[in-house]
Amino acid sequence: MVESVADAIADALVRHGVENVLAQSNPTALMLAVEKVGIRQLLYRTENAAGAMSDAYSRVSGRIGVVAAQNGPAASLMVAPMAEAMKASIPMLVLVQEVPASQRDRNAFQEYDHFALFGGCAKWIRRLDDPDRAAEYVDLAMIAANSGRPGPVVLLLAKDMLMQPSHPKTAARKQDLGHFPLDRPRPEASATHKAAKLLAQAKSPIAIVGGGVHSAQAAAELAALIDVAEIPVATTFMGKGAVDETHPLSLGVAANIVGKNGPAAAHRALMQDADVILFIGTRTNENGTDAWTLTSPDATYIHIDVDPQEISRNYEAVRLLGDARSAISDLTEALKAEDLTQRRGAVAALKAAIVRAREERFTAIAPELQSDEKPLLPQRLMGDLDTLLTPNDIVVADASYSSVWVTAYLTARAAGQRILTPRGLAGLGWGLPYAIGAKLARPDARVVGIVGDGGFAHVWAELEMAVREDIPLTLIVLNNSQLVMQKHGEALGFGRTTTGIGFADVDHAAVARSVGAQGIRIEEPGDFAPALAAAMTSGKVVVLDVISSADAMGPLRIFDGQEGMIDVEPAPHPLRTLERA
Ligand SMILES: Cc1ncc(C[n+]2csc(CCOP(=O)(O)OP(=O)(O)O)c2C)c(N)n1
Ligand SMILES: [Mg+2]
Repeated sequence: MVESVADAIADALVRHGVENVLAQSNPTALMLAVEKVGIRQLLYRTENAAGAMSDAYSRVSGRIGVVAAQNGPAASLMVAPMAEAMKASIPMLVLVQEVPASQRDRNAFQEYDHFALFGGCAKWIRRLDDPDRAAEYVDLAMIAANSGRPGPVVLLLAKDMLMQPSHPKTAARKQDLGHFPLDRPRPEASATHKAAKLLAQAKSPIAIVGGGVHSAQAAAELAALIDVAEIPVATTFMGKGAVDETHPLSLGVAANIVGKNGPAAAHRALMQDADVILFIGTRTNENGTDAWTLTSPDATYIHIDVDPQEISRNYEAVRLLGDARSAISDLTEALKAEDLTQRRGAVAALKAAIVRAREERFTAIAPELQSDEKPLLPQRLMGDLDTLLTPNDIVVADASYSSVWVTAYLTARAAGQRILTPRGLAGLGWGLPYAIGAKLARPDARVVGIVGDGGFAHVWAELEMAVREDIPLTLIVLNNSQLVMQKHGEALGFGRTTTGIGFADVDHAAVARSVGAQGIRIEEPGDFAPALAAAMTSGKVVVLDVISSADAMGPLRIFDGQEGMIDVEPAPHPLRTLERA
């Protein structure tokens, strides 16, 4: 029987292990075909949230997320999540409806130049123009998304094209290309040996690892490297969980949260004085390196990365170009052949110092973690959550302070535990969709999301999706009726704020209940932990609307010594000012 293009694409998706497509019924011919072959359509409310769901699904599952969208306005809403995925190197297959060729360039309904639209946020954009090549183009899209430095790709599918018969002229395709990394290329052996020598002979080496370790599923290999090289490891935000943070050589998340009481604050001198620095799977971006100040420009750098353009971008480095898992394993093997006496001699004191600093930090932050202050301190919420977390749990956060709270105050208790933050671009509105995507990827895991009230408002609508599609999750809303991080930034830069900071009061528990989720308002510190524990085991969609402090400051290094500066009242809303006058 001759297949249609839509059927050929659906079959190809099955072959690539795709189980869900995030969609809103368009392109209709495609979604009919997709459902016919047993792929579940997950009906999203907005395309931008769907893109973030897909992103989290990919991050957690190691398989590519797939989103379908209509042309024009719907397609344009995909730009933000694709941009995040592009910067964070996360694959995404975006199937976008296109106007028929007969109507193209005539201002057809919702016609838009998708090539230009996606030019800055996709690795690969193609339109299927030959119905016989449908399966081939799906494969090309998969290879583009999942190979090398992964990223989002777009396949444009004209409405009428989807209904054409497809007669492939090439041999039937058989491979599953739906996972990443597709390949595991290894660095040059000579470069690996050079790096091993440098590390073995270093006086005080450290490693700084990013999200590339998670994407390469290389946490176990990294753990082995740490033990052989006896090397302390800090992570970036996206690298959180690449290392078991209870390990005596874990420095925790460093990045730009090395301010007072930050996880790695006590190790700033260790990082500054390190003579050899091993980067793994990081873009050496501004926040990840505390504006390129964490380590010394005089140190010797080694960089493992799958993207040759990231190596030596900001730090000239020994180039270990390849898949992080392969490269780490090779480096570990090469190190075993080196004389590691120097490392072994140093490590006992090093571990003792790291563990001591960790304990001192916990003592210092204990009053915050247990604070009975009202409105509740986010640190208190993190303290309670941390005691409930097991290594199998997944935590996700939105941008703004939520990303800071989870990375600074939660403990990754196993190498490979996932604590997701949208740090490709740090956009607001990723938290709830990340929780949905993570739960889809790992239905066995308990998923907890932390979001600010500003960021949550971008995506409230998806609570309905979570309820309808039975995707249980717990969402903690830091309800402070303000854009607090924005306020802090303005206070620091200008000593005052604009009027664009404060919101009217919102009852997020009622928002949750209105779509059939559980919603609980928390105003008493003691009520939080029991409500959270119940939510996490409830198997339901639960929103904890926590009336939270608008004054809590995360441990950003730029805030050190600025406490007084940041403590400003937001400028009042102009209408309220008028009322008072
Ligand atoms: C899409 C997007 N819009 C705007 C910003 C700028 N921004 C960064 S943090 C922040 C405040 C966020 O407020 P909220 O989500 O309530 O979190 P809070 O800081 O209050 O905890 C803003 C507006 C952004 N990062 N992303
Ligand atoms: Mg807020």
